[in-house]
Amino acid sequence: MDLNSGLPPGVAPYYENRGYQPESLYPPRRPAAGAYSVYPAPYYPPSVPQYTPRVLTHTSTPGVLTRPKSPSRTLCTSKTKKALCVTFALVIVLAGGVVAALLLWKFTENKCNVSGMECGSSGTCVSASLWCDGILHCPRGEDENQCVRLYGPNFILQVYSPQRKSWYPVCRDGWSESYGKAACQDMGYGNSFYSSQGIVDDSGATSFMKLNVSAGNTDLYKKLYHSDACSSKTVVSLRCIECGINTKMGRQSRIVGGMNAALGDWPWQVSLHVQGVHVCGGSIITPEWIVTAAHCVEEPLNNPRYWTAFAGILRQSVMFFGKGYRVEKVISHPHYDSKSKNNDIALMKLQTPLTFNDKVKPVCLPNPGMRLEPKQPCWISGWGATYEKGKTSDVLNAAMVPLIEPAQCNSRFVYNHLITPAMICAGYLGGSVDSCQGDSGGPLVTLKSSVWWLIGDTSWGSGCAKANRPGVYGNVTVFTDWIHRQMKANS
Ligand code: 4AZ
Repeated sequence: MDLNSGLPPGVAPYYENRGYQPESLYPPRRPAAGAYSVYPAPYYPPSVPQYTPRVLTHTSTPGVLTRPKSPSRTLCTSKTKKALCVTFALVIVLAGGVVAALLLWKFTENKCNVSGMECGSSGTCVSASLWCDGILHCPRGEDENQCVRLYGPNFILQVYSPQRKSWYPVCRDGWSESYGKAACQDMGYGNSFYSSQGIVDDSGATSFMKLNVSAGNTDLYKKLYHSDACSSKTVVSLRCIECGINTKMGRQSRIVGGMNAALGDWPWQVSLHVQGVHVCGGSIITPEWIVTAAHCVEEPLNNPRYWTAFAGILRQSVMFFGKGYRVEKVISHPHYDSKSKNNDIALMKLQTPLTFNDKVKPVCLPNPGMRLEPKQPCWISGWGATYEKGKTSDVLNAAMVPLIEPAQCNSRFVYNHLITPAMICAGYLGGSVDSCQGDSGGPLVTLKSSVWWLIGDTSWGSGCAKANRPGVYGNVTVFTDWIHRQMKANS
């Protein structure tokens, strides 16, 4: 998430998900301010990243002060000694050259030749023409990962061309739903398929992937070829799941500074319980998968046995009588850092799928190519405290919080470089409305093109609703690829 980068002057800045982005992002550059956490229970994690302070010892005093005098001055004085010194220096240079050559050879040895592509960093090479052909060639299947994606708020289906190293929309000519089902399966949606339709492509694409209808093979990827023509002038818009639709919108919204929610307002919101106690929030993305924060499932809570999810229930007091969903798997982001809260995202797979209805529905994962305004209005929801150091709320609350530009959130007066590209800030620098303890893992959503998108998962902040200390959320847009891969690998 790089705000404003590369924009021509005069063009409004925006958040843009540029698709598959690195997930293990930069570590924070400086130690955090004092840690803050008011969770009384042992389950609750600290809400501000904490760092071990670096202590300078006497060994880190500048070398120039303590370094002994250069030996060369005293040794290389006579002519013979000078000659010896020169020879010695030459030997050192030669040995260095040999070592460098060896290292270079070792480094290039594993690289693939021009037509080949390396499977991750495994050293295995697979010809570019075999990537995205529907058949696994890499030991870990990298050649068939990330071959399809949905782009932008209109869910335009795009296919990756390894030869051209670019994504192309799929022309609707010859399209049938069976291909849509195959693409959804590839993105980890299993047999879930909602709709596919042709829409006018407004991206200005001049090259497409087209289906060779006469090809006998039924495999989607084997039938696709590049073409500059698309006679229907429409491209495929694909929805794997009906997501991001809420039943009705509530009135003004308390989280801190919010208002009670009504049933169906935030149907993707779940309450995650440990031993009958609400610990964290989460968001439904499919009947089986919940997005939450990695800091909610730190050891020992990475064990799925601890967790029960409640969906479609507004009051904690009612959950006691409601049907909870047991958790089968907990998958934390492999690059989650508990000190900095970088990559604070996790997935839970339920033992039994949820049944969707007016009160229980999934939210949409953000597609790459979604443009968000710098102050895009977003909504947070949860059963967290309604004031700093308060207790969990009985009723679900929600509040509107605008996004805050990363540069501003990272400024000296706000979080002073603690915000990584895997985080997103939202709230008001004046304070007053914010997520709080107990909201962690829950959704930060935005409405765009009549669809609700999961932009963030509640992660951390210094206190609640304080001036210059807005809420910080996991930047879901940079994790969508990881989420799809996990859903596919654990289906
Ligand atoms: C928490 O610990 C928490 N004000 C969530 C959000 C914020 C602070 C703490 C942001 O769950």
